Amino acid sequence: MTKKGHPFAVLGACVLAVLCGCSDDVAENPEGVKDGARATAEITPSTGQTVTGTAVFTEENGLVRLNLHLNGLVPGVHAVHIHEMPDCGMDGNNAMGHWNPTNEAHGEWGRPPFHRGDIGNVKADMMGQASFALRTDLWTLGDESTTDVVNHAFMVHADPDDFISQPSGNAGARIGCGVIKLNP
Ligand SMILES: [Cu+2]
Ligand SMILES: [Zn+2]
Repeated sequence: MTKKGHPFAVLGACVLAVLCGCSDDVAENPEGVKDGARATAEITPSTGQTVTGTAVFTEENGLVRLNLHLNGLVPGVHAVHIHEMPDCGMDGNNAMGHWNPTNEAHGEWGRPPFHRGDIGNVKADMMGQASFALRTDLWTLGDESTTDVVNHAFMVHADPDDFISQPSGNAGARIGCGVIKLNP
């Protein structure tokens, strides 16, 4: 009887965390909560671009959480994806296409079909800053399986993802990129 409401309470907390954005940094976990694996992508700008930022992935209770913070963007909507190859050379072109371990069409996160790298769009404010958070059971961290986000590239685009155009949502230039590396 006493356990009846528990799963819903957990779900509620997840939804709340996403809605609240990135204010509750994972480093501020309450005492006694064990930190899992952690991976980071340091976003650096392509030639002539100004975007910088961090994408931090943490493992929590079997889920992977992404906390993204970007600066130096043109105000407005920008696509963010995980691309296949862990190489941001040639202004991000070496990262190749979207990370797609399930061999699906490009689309919108959570509405199959979609690539596991199809994170979606973020909106930069008038200061050129954008934050985004996501928590999912579709990714893993550091287990070297097909669902592992580590050793792929985190990509920021000039334009929005339309979630329709193949194979990459017509998201425009690759303006910033960082390889997702497991933290020691
Ligand atoms: Cu992309
Ligand atoms: Zn895609």
